Amino acid sequence: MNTIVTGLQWGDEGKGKIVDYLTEEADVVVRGQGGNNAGHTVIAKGTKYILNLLPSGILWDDKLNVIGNGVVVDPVGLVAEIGRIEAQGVSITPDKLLISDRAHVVLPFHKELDAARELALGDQKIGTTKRGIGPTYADKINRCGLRMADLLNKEFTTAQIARRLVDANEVLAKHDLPTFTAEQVIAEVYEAFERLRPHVTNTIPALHKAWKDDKVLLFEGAQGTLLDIDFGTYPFVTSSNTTAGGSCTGTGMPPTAIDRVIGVCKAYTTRVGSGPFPTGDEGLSQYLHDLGREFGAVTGRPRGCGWLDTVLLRFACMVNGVTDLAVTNVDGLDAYDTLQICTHYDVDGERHDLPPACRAAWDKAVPVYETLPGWKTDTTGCTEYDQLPDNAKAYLKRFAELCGAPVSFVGVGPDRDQTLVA
Ligand code: 2SA
Ligand code: GDP
Ligand code: MG
Repeated sequence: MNTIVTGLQWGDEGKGKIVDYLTEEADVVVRGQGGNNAGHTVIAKGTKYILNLLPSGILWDDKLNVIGNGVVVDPVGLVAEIGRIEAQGVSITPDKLLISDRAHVVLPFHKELDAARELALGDQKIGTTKRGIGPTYADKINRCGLRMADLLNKEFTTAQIARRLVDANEVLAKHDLPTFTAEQVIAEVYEAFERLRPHVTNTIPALHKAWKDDKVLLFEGAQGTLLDIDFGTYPFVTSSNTTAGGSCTGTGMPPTAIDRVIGVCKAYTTRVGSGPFPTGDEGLSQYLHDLGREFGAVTGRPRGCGWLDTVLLRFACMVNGVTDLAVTNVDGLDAYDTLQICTHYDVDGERHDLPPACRAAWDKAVPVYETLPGWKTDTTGCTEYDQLPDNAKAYLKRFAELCGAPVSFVGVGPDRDQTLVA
């Protein structure tokens, strides 16, 4: 059974935890999009790991992990991450981690270009993670990017970088940001690339062989559906296809290889970065932040929090072809008397059951809520679905009805073991 795990909201749904939980039964864990903007938190046996580019299966000894062609790889960032995770006692060897030779490379000037673009946008800024993700994907689409395979040829890479820096330095100088020479970029990137070189390969035949050998493949999405470049709250999105299709184009695995799509969502909604958030609620944000929860795993930024929005989830279940929902952070609502679920939006008196495409409509979207009773019980000790309080089960039942997909997994805490099968 090959499974895509995809985020159904604005990222940070708990994909890392669900992927880690499912990895026990998997042989290969694959990332197909995004870069080290992702922050996937896994808590296993009391130890907390934050993974950015490394697939969450890296924490298991006997699993193959693949960074696919659709990912953008920052060699310097990846080497630092490998060092950090190795320091936590995890070994990262070339037989455990493969990096696609077709993956595009995030170069130091892409990160500065990301900052320059945010400065230029002023109060319209996207609120990026400043990891150079947008500029790297832009170079890919503009057909002037470099891929991991190109780095094997240093002379070619040096010439390409020198050519790209002509424009890039002009933009950076305009914003008083540091400019670069090709030599500087080469020195910085190759020091890291030497560590990564043994991992770089054509990952596509390795994945196809695993598929043909009936190994179990798990595709780990990054960010979420509403951050997808096509389906998200454009332009307040990331620069890749974060939805299930991105796991195919980003790995070279065809849709026929996929048996199941697990959509991960929180029992409420969070968003970090700019853009519309109709169900955002200051009271709920304050409550969760006071508990020390909902801070960005990469940047530490506080995430805005709000009520469950089934307009987003209904659409996300459609475009991802979700077969199963994994609802995390149910315990986050344990203390509430009553809970709100947004069933649709009202935009100028018109009912919207699906998210609008137009920016102006988002700005006017008023969430329409249904109110459900809370359960006022600590769920973190539940070890079976049946142990959940009746009102929590009723909330999840309504959740599934409004989204159009069954709830198969429930998270009642951040630890690997706090996952219930419904
Ligand atoms: P970018 O950096 O170009 O991808 O930013 C564009 C938008 O995508 C959002 N984005 C994210 N949203 C949630 N979580 C992400 N990862 C980190 C985490 C975020 C953090 O796991 O907590 O630490 O701040 C992530 N990555 C990108 C981003 O906020 C912009 O809205
Ligand atoms: P990802 O980007 O989707 O992998 O999610 P993040 O790791 O960025 O953010 C999810 C946060 O929720 C992390 O702090 C997780 O440890 C935490 N988490 C995941 N599932 C649960 C859950 O069921 N309950 C609680 N309390 N925390 C959870
Ligand atoms: Mg995250």
